[in-house]
Amino acid sequence: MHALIVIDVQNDFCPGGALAVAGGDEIVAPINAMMDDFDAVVLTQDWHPSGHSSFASQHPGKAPFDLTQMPYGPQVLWPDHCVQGTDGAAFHPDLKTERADLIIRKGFRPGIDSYSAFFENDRTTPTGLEGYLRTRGISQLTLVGLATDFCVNFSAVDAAGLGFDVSVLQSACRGIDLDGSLAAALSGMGEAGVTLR
Ligand code: VGL
Ligand code: ZN
Repeated sequence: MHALIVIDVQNDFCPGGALAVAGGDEIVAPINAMMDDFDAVVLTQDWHPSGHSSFASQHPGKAPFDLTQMPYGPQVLWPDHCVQGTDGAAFHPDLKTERADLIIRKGFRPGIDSYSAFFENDRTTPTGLEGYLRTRGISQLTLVGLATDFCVNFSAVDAAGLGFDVSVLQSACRGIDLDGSLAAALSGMGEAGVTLR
């Protein structure tokens, strides 16, 4: 069984959004078109309470895209984005959300960010997605979405580490590319055993 995992195709990551990824909206039509080729479709939704600790606005003297140290390790500080219930947190209006079997939200704990669809940024707190996929007999995953170098990357590496057969379809992803993060993510995914297509 093969699932399509659509990472964070939300308004705030698309042009005009609070943390816009260049060309983020270009992947919506190709993602919609491939949904019917899979046994299951899962959407992830970045879903932060206002005042989330990953927001630069919560760290006096820090600016968006600065790095800080959290109890669980280094953390990039972001503009306020994907605040629960706001239009920015909603899926891109053209994304075919009715085809989704599961929508998994992440990043909802105030003190910890969650890039990966499988584990929060402490790398140990599970989101529950692994259990969902395994109990449905799904062993093969194709990942698409935003952003290639953050949430797609962390999700793909975690999935490979959990033993799933993981591919990332680069034509249906777009990256942020902070200080070479895109190249680092691509090589890291390759080393983790992710197939880059
Ligand atoms: C993401 C930064 C902050 C992502 C989410 O979806 O890649 N990036 N929150
Ligand atoms: Zn976020």
